[in-house]
This record gives sequence, structure tokens and C-alpha cells, in this order.
Amino acid sequence: PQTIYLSDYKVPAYLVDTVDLRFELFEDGARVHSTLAIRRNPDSQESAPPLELDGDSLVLESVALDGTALSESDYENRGEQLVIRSVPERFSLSVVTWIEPQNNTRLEGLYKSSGMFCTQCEAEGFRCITFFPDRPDVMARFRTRIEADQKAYPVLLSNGNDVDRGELDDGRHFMTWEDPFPKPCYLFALVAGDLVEKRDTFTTCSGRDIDLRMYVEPRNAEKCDHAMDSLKRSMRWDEEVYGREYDLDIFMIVAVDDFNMGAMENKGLNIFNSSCVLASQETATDMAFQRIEAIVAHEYFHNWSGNRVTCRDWFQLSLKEGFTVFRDSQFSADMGSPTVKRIEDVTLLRTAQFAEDGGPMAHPVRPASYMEISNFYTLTIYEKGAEVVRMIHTLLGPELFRKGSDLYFQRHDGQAVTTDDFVRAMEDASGRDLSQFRLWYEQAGTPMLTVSDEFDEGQGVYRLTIEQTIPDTPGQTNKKPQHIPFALGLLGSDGQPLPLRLASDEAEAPTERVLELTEGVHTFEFHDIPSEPVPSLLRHFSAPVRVRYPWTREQLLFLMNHDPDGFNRWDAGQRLAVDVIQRLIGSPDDAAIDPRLVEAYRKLITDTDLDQALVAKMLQLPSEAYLIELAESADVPAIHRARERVLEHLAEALRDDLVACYQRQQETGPYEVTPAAIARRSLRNTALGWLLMINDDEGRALAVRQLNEADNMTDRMGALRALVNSDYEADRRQALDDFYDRFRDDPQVVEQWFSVQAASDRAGQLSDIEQLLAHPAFDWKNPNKIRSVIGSFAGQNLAAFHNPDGSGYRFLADQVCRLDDSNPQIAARLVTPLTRWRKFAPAYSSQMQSALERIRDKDGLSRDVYEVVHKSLA
Ligand code: DPP
Ligand code: ZN
Repeated sequence: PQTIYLSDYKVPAYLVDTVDLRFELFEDGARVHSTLAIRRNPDSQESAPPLELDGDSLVLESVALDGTALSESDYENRGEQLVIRSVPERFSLSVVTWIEPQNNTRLEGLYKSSGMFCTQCEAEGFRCITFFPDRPDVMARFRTRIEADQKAYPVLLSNGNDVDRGELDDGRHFMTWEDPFPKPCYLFALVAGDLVEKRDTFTTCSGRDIDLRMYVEPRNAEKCDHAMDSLKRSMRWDEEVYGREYDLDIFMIVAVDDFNMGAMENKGLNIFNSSCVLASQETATDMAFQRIEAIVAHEYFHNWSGNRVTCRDWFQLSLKEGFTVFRDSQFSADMGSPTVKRIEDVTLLRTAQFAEDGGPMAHPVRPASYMEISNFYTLTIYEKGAEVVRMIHTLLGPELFRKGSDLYFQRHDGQAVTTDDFVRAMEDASGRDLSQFRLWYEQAGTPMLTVSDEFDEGQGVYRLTIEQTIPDTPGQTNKKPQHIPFALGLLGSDGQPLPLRLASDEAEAPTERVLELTEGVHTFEFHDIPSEPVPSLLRHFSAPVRVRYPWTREQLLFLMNHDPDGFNRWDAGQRLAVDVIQRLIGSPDDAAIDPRLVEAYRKLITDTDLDQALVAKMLQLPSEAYLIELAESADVPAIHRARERVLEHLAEALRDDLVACYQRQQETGPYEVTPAAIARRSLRNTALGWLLMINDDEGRALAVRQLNEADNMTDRMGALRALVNSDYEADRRQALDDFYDRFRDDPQVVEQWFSVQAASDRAGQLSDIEQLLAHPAFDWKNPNKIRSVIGSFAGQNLAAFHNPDGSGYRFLADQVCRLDDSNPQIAARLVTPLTRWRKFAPAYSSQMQSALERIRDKDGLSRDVYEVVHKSLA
């Protein structure tokens, strides 16, 4: 496969003003008639360039230029490209292609999912529908007519407004849609199916009434309310916080069971993976409710950050994704608990994105090259990209940031632009120089800040020295220092925040400051410090960096109790727990566990004055994935064992407090998805899980009762998970069987049922996984099922996956090879756990390497998997 470089970017030789599409949908295929109004691009330097259109898996039926049919000698059909040597300055091109959506297992372009037609065109799926300049800087106005059997496909949808409809012969009908906004073809969408419609309305800030519609299969009709409410909240929030009003008269959401991604922001017609949009109290957990709210918001926010202003090329993907993730995280923070949201985002970043940044697939937020763009929908583009935007927000402050975003939208509305254009708008609106800051887009790798301090008691001066280094990553060495906003505070011995005087004569000094690091080393002096302070570093996680500082356990306990920044209180608890667990790894089973950790957790469980949402988070021990990330040479079974020992020790020592905590958190009122109610359920289910870890019979009785009496999926799943992870084998079997019988007809719940087993070291050994793959509800064509079994096993059931005999690795390699033919995007994603092979102790890494080689040697490897495997082995 070819590598594509950012440095090779050229403006398109031809532009497309309008696209006229007619889809004839049949059971054995679809005929696509396309008429493009094309003209030479005045900005292109090339003289009389050939017209080159992208295509993939298309049967070409005819080509006509300005109404005259072309013969095969007039054009060249190279399969992946249709080339016409000589064309006029301005012309119309009509192309007819035949495609087979019913056989499309890649789920790119037009395909069928449980009886309905639907599309996924980002990044390069439109070329699987018709020949087209499939690049985001070609923006056109689309008109789409869909024709299909009226009984089987009563609902026919595309982007924009519906302008015409009618009946045809043979029981067929048609509908025509027109989208007045020019858009790149990756935002094209089509849906045809037998769907029920849920309607609502939203009145915008300027008083326009927007028709909101959700389309789902009839059995899901009762699962739409949460998404609809989330949509209305998103629309209001974007008006209030960013001044962005919705622009079309209709906004539609469709739920689809078979979908490679989470959701897609097609103009006016968002298509969602069912698991990211459908919810009811009985079938969705609190986490799912929150995820749905965030994803509905994310896709809606793309209407401005992505659709009205789009990406010039796919190297700029973070332009829309980083900014939109930042926007949806602000939204979620405003809807719930900001501290908890920050903890969740940072947890994901520090485990998964830092791992990516430290591995063979490391790439900058704006990559310089790729082979397959689908492989670059990554944590770096999304989450690190969002952190980069967050840092601009921190450096500018909220008012100037808003000025910058207003300028960005105004200056670039209707254009396809670059991350550099975004930064320039921020600079121009604020007057700040962000030239060094731009390195965040260009340099990969997670910066390391090494912090040391010294207290001069005589002068009352506290000196903080911060050294910045950025590790080498594939293709990048000797990196320049980056511009890092570093928020901090200092706490006095009484736990009170101290004024931070950077000069001795500074009168009104704040107790929190954002220091700006721009050099390799900085020393900051704080004056009038009465006694040795405890530093609270990188508050709110103000930059996506690692911090090394020689914390003592006393300092961490102190911060857990006193830090005014809730995020750093949580982080201190994490660091303490990490320290305790790390000391146990590989040490004899009777090695002591610090009693101060136990007392700190006792305080969390018993002190009801604390913010319960924060407590619920603080009680979660650092995950195995995070401990692996922190390890030099990870021995996963040893890490797993050490973590379990700490959990068991805590559970035994706190047993009575856990039972009391469980009882205290009993629900009295109706089910609500508020931060307080979520925290209550989380605390109760954590207590239950811990009790079952130590085979407590009272805990077991509580779990069985909760499982039978729960009126919501969070509690039902909490009890099921606790039993699945316990040694009560008969109860586990019974609970799993009952659960399946109850929910067997609900694919979203069956996915959770697969996942809770596959992620458990008790219920998810390799032989169990093989049984799950043979289960009648498993479906090799459905990405959610694949993720819930194979993805959960390799990504969450780490002790089983890293079985020292290498069976987990061979298993994953086999599944990747199997999927590579049917769905290369999903196959390439599944490889991820193996790509980190160098991170593991030699006995493991050599077997992981062999598994990668096994994949590499498969015949006819897709470009997607090829890129990941070859880069990993390089
Ligand atoms: N553009 C999509 C999203 O992230 C990815 N399919 O919203
Ligand atoms: Zn997105």
C-alpha cells in the first residue's frame, strides 16, 4: 500500500458545484445515477489536467459528458479511479454505477443492516457509491432522489429538506431531498427502511421552529426519549455557549444496528450505532445514558465544527474532532459534575492515549502521513486533540476563546480549512502568539515534566523547578520544548491554600496560577511562604503530560484531604493506590499493605459530608490498563494479582463499612439520571462488588436480591457483574442464564451480557470466549457483537488475554485474520492490544510479536490491517 503525505497536498484540479443523485434500490443491488456539474478550479496551477474520480467496488454502467455518451476509449476505468483525459473547462458528467449493498460487509458506503439501507461515507465511503473526487475540500450542493419498494421501505431519507415525493409503478415510490449547504461527500447520507418516526420540535434563539425526528425500528420506539432530550439540550447549549444556531428546518437521527463507529454527523441526518442512541431505564446503564447524551451532543455540535467549517484534507481530522470533543466535554461538564467529567476524560487519556503515544502507532495530532485514514480515528486525534483545544482555552481564558471561535466560524464558514487556520483565528482574536504552541499539532509523544522543589525557610521562598522532555516517537527525534500551561497551587501545613507571589512585592496574589512553560527548564520562586508547602501540581490536568515528582505518601494523603481542586484530590488518591500496588507486584503474598490506604478509603466510605460523586470515583482503584501503562516491562498476571490483593485487603478490612454503605445508598424515589443518583448507584455497586470479591455471604444475598428486584439496568448490571466476578459459580451461571432469557430479544442488552462475561477473569477464560463466539446471538457481521466479545476479552480481561502460554494472542490473531476479509476497519481496531507488544516482559512480548507476524503473513491482507501490523513490527 501507498503512503500519503501531507506535504504532497495539492488543491483539487476540478470543483463540483452540484451533485444530482438518483438511487434505484433493489434487493439484489442498487443502481446509482449521478450527474455532476464540474468546472476547473481557478486556484489550480495545472494546465488542462485529466479528470480523476475515485471509485471502489463499483460496476460502471455508463458515462456521459454534457449529455453525450462516452465510449470506452474516451475514459479509463482503473477500478479505483475513473480517468477522463480531456474535458472542457466546465461540463456536466453523468455516471451510472451498479453496487451491491446487500453484500457489503465492510459497512462503508451504502449497505444493508437488518433490512434497511443505510450509508457511512466518512472518511472514504462515498467512492463505494459512485465515482467522485472523494476528498473533503470538494464541497457541492446535493440533490438526492431515492426510489424503492413502498412496502419494504416506506421511509426514504437523505440530507437537507424533502422537496418532492410520489408513487411509481410496481409498488415503488420515491422521495427527493435537497441540501442547500455545500458539503464534502463524506457528509452524504441515505436511509431507506421500515422505521417508526418520533417527532419533537425545537425553537431556535432566533425563533425558527426546527422539526426534530428520530427513526428507529418499531421494537425500539420506547427507547428514544433520552436521545431526543439530549438533542434539545445540545441545541440550546450550543446557542448559549458558542452562539451557534441550527441552520436547516429538519434535524434527523437514525439508529442502525450494524455500524463501524459510534455515530456520524451527516448534514441534517445523523446516523447512530444503536448502542450510542437507544436507551431506557430497564435496558441502559447510567454510563450508557451519559455516553448517549455526549455522543448526541458531539454529532450535533459537528454541524458547525465539522460541517459548516470542514477539513481541507484528512490530516486535519483533529480540526473537527479535537474541537468537537472539547465542546462535548464542556457540555457534559455543564450537564453533570465537572470534576467527575474531568476525571473520566483524563482516565481515558492517561491509559489509552498515553499508551498510543508511547507505542508504534504514535502520531501527531496533525499527522504527516498515513496509509489508511480509517486507522487515524484515534485517541490522539480525538482526545489529545481536545486537550490541545482545552489548553488554548486555558491560555486565552473563556472570553477570548469565545471571540476566537466566533472569528473562526465567521471567517471560514463554508470552507474546508486546516488546524493552522483554527489556531490563527485564536491568535487574531486574542492578540496572543501561539507559534510555539503549534508544536502540539506537529510533535507526537507525551511530554514528561520532572518537578523538583526546595524550600528556603530563612527567606520564606519556595522554589519549583520544572524540566520538560519529550520522548522520541517513530520518525521523530530531538523534539523542541512545547508551550505548556501548568496550573498549580500550594497548600500550607494547615491545609489552607497559600497566596502565590511570584515577586516579593506582589500584593493581591491568587492561590492558583497557570504557569506557562516554554523552555526546557524553568525555575519559579514563590515568596512569603511561611512553612514548607505541599504542592498541588497540574491542577485540573491543565496539559496532557506526565508529571514526575517525588511524592511522599504523607503528601498524597494530605492532598486527598485538603486539595481544593477535586481533580487533584482524586489524582492524589490514585497515585497513592498506584504506589501501594506497585510495591506489591511480584512481592510475596504476605507483604504488608499500607494501613494508611485502608484508613483513607474508610474515610471515603464513611464520611457522608464528602461530595459523593467524587467519592464514587475515588473508590475506583487504578485500572490494570493504567498500571500496565505505568510499568517499564509489564507482567500482567503479576499486576492483576497485586491489584486484586489490594482490593481483597481493602474489602476485608472495610467489610462492615461496605455493608453499611450499601444499606445507606438504598434508592427510595423514582429512577433519575442525576449526578447524585448516579453516585448513589455507583457507590452501592462498588460496595457490592468488593463484598463479593471476598466471598461474603451477606454480599451474595444482597446481590441476588438486587438482581431480582432492580428496576434499572445500572443496578441489575452491577449485581450481575459482582456475581460474575465472584467465586459463587452456581449463582453466576443462574444469574447469566436468567438475564439472557429476560433480554434475549434486545441486542443492546445482549451486547452487555456478552461483554460482562468476556471482560471477567472468572467467566471469560479462552474456552468461555470460544463458547460465546458459538452462541446463537453472536453475529460475525455485527461490529458491536465483535467488540463486546473479542474486544472486551483482549481489552479488558487482561490477565486472561496475557495468558503466559500465548493462547490469548494466537486467538486474537486468528480472529483478526478472519475479520480482515469481511470488515477490515474492525479487524484493524482489534489489533490494537497486540501493537503494544514492546511494553511487556520478554516472555509475553515475543509471543505477541509472533501473533503479529501470523497476521502479517495472511494472504491478501487489507490496507487497514497491513498498516497497523507493519508499523507495529517495524
Ligand atoms: N466523525 C464521526 C465522529 O467522530 C466519526 N465517525 O463523530
Ligand atoms: Zn466527531
